Formats: sequence, C-alpha cells, structure tokens
Amino acid sequence: MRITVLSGGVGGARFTLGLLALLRERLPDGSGGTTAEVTVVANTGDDMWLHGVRVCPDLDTLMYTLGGAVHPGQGWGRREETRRVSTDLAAYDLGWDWFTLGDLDLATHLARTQLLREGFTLSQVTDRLCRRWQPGVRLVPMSDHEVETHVLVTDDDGTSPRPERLMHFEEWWVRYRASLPALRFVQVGLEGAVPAPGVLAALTETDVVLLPPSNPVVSVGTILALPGVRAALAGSPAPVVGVSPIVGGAAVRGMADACLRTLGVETSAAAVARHYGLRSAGGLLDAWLVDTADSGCVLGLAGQGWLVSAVPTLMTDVAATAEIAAQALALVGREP
Ligand code: FO1
Repeated sequence: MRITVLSGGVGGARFTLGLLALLRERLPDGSGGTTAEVTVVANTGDDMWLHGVRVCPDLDTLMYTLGGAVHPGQGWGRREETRRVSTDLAAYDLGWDWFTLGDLDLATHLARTQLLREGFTLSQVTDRLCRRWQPGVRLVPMSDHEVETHVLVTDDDGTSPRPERLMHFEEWWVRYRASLPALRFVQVGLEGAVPAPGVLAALTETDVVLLPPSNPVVSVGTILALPGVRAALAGSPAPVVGVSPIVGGAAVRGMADACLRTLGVETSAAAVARHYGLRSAGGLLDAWLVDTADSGCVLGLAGQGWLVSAVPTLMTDVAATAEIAAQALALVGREP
C-alpha cells in the first residue's frame, strides 16, 4: 500500500507518527516495520539561512519526530537539548535571539550546510540525514529550490500610508506570535521553484493522499502553491482526504487562525474544507475528517457531495492519532 502525506511541522509530524503506528499494526513486515510505503512531502517555506547555516524547521521536525529524537514538550528541536552556542551567539548580538538554535540541532544544520555546499540538493541532503534517523518514511522536501514564506505586515503607527514591511514567516510566527496583522503571505522564490524529484510522482503513483492537520495556509498551502502540484493532485487516481486543523472554531495548536484570517477564511472546519475545495467541483479534496465538536457541519458538507465524517481528532497520543489516521483512510475506502 502506498500513502503520500503533505506535511508541515509539528501537527503533520505527530499525525504521521500515528499513521506509521497504524500501518505497523495492520500491515506488519515481520520485523517491526510495515510493508506500506509512506512518502512525506514536507513544506520548506519556513526554511532560512541563520548564522550561515540552512535551517529547515519542518523537515527537521518530521525527521526528529519520526526518528524518536524530538523534544517531547516542544514538538520541535531535539530532546535533551542545550543552548550554549546560541547563548554565546547572543553575546555577539548577532542573529535572532528570539529563535533558539539548540546545540544538537546546530549539528544537523552544520551537516546540512556542509552537504549543500558540496553541491548536493536538499533532497539528497535530506536522504543523507535520514540515514541516521531512520524515520520509516521517504521524507522529501517539496522543492530543491529555496522558497521562503514571508509575511507582509503593517506597523499601524498612525502615519499614512501605513508603512508595510515584509518579514520572514518565522519572525512573524515566533517573535511576534502571529500577533501583527498580516496583509498577505508571499512565497519568496516560488516563481523559480519546481517540485523536488519524486514529488509529483508521489501525488499520482500512490493509493491515497493525506492532508494532516497542518497549517492549511503556510504549510500545506505552500506545497500546493508549487507549480504542478495542484494539477497532479487533480489528475491523480488516488483519493485525497484531509483532517481538519480547526476544532470547535479554534486552531488546535499554532496560530492557524491568524493565517486563515489573512486570507479571509473563517476559522471553522467547514470553511477550511471549502478553502481546499471539493475535488469534483475543481478543488483538491474528496473527503474531510472533522472533530465530533464540529459534527454540525457534516450534513451541510455531505449535502454538497463531500465524503465527511466527525470523529475525535485530538492527537492526544500515538494510539489516538492512529485511530484518526484509520478513520481518514476508511473515509475513502483505503483503511489497511
Ligand atoms: N519555535 C518557537 O516557537 N521558538 C523557537 O525558538 C523555535 C526555534 C526553532 C529552531 C529550529 C527548528 O527546526 C524549529 C524551531 N521552532 C521554534 C519551531 C518552528 O517555528 C516551527 O516548527 C515551524 O516553523 C512553524 O510551524
């Protein structure tokens, strides 16, 4: 069985961990793994150059989470992390003192940067780093080109016209906690970018495509913005099923609501479904899994042709997440 996941960072990584637990139980390979082949296409729009090293937050969150090394409380970065280097860097008043690069995490960025400078592509570098972490999936960056999500914000200082400035998504997200009103998101570098090798094939030569409860705007949305991705999904023989990142009118984690607001999308499970669009109406999704808290929207969506179901979707632990993954696959007749 082949499964493709389009993922951002923490939410997508947590979902994929549960998906793998389900597959190892339902489709065991006899040595603790699974016969299923899972490809995770990761958003790289959060990536940046910092202190001369290339940081790839979503790739690293997926690699560490699936490799068993992620900081359990944060959901990103390494467990048993220390901050000696970043503390000393702050003494030079260089870089982003509000963005913590842990000492162990820095080793990953140094390794990645060395390999990039030796001429390897981000895909090849990711394969190399995954040899160590063995995530149990094929982890692929959405593109080997640098595409960085920036946010156009305005400092409403009373002058007119109000000054606008473009800042890296991570500054808006981490430094300002998405509190500055965002006028729009800009994927810098998108025009020259193409999907990484294997990405389009992962969307068409697969049995099912899953959209986990990642940020629909800046994580999944950035992957979908790449030339050819939407067309590949539209033409794919595989059903496409998503899990709502909004439960009871609120973002489960992160600040997806701030991103949706920027696009003028209401923060609700139904609104995000419609934002992705129903495949038979020219959109992306065949099916949409919502939380029981949002069961009120099931009839409306079903009446418009959606395959939709309301189940508990809070990823409280791996077993709960495995059940969510099972429900999502069952919705499109692909439960293993
Ligand atoms: N998130 C934070 O809230 N604060 C940080 O200082 C921070 C540092 C960081 C370093 C490396 C990395 O891979 C991720 C990091 N993150 C941090 C998480 C990051 O903002 C998120 O994983 C995504 O980029 C947003 O979905």
